[in-house]
Amino acid sequence: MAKKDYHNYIDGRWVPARSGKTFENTDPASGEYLGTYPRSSPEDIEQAVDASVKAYDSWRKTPAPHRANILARAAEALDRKKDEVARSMTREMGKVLKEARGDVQEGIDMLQYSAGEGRRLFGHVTPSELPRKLALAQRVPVGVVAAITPWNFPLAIPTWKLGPALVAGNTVVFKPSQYTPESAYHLAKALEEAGLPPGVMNLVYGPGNEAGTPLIEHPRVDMVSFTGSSAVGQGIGQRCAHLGKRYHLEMGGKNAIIILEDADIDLALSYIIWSAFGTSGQRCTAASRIIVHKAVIWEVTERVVEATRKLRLGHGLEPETDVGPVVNAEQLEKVQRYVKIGIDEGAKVLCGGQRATEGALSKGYFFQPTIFGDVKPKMRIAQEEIFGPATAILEISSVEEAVAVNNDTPYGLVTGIFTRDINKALAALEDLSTGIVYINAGTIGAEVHLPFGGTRGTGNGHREAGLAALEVYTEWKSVYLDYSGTLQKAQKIE
Ligand code: UN1
Repeated sequence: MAKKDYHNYIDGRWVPARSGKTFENTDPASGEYLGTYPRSSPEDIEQAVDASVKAYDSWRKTPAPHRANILARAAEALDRKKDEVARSMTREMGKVLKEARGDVQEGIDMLQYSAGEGRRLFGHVTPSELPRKLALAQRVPVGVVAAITPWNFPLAIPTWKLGPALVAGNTVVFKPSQYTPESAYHLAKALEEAGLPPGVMNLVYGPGNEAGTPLIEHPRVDMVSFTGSSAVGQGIGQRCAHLGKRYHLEMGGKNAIIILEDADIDLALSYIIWSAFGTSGQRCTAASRIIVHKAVIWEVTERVVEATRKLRLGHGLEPETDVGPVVNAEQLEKVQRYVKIGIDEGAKVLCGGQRATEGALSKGYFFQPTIFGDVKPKMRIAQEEIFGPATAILEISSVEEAVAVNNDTPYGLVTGIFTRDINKALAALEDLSTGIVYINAGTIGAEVHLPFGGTRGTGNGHREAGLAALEVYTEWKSVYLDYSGTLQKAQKIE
């Protein structure tokens, strides 16, 4: 393919990195070249932050319904290009086309939902303890937000951050993963086409340690919102705490599907395949543990292995493909490493377990969908996030044991529980300690108007999406308006 140059978007202009340095975007299924992008360094970050600071005052004073109209137009622009954007996403990160379309749709939904907030952004009006005094609390923006986003949902996750941040009146510097730069380009382009004023959203490309670190540390960046690995997230959290910055982290998961003895097994099986191997298991919501009652474990194991063996690996643009590649060599090695760890710990590989290299697959980062049997709850493969097409089957003998196993990992994002007994399901719901619970559904498919996030090591207590996102991207301003014309003291002071 001929050379295709993309640029940073700073202060409303498309510009190369000051240093002239670049990196290449390639297709993980074929190795094919897709484009050349700026490799930003601190001087580019400086410019982007300057532009955000400069744009902030007039953006925060722009009435929220007007800010919202721009987001609604950006949603329309993406909707018009949905297929093109989805195709470029499949090419750059590998997920199959129908899932890439879902990712773009989630981005459109989030922009529309955020636009709706432009006519709400509710605060509270509350009685004062004194006469002739109005007491209220309103939401105000935080300032300049750094949005650092991963490659697994290259359009949806950026909109989870940009949508609420922008409608609330913040300006943004957006640093997407270096593995999915083209999806970020499409989002920036949609915002530009929608009429977003220069400097309100600036896009800078580059690896985390070169472009991300100076952005996080920049004194004029007021808050950082990060989605990605726990290792990187924890480092960002520590850095921000040290610098006294607000931060929001969305990190790993070790999610389970629980199948009780009275479950609809056919339904549960189709959800296991979808939740474990969708996006090649590279979702923070992927089902990487299947916790099954001993009465049905043989049937579930046999049928899930049979269905997994039938999955067709291939390029995500080919209609017959069920599972695409993983995103890069590092992810491939990580899955390979965990297969070895699992075997060393005494687990059995029931299917998969190896890199797939038949025919054209040898050109990409393909890994056979893998299922581990004989897994014990404390094994590393049942505790640590693998982030690839691999899942572990664990046996339990009661709903109480299932809940205990579910809750005992360093993460707390999602659980799916299958049972036909409503009492059991609701009793378990009370005790499951993850941030999201599905009853008679798998672990993936969260909708944008509900809070998204988890407990324990999954995050730092915040939630994305839904109303909860506003807590992340706004500060509270309490207002007391005294119209008594007299000296009035609160707390009963005479
Ligand atoms: C993620 O895996 O990082 O619920 C996000 C889901 C998607 C979002 C997942 N709507 O799986």
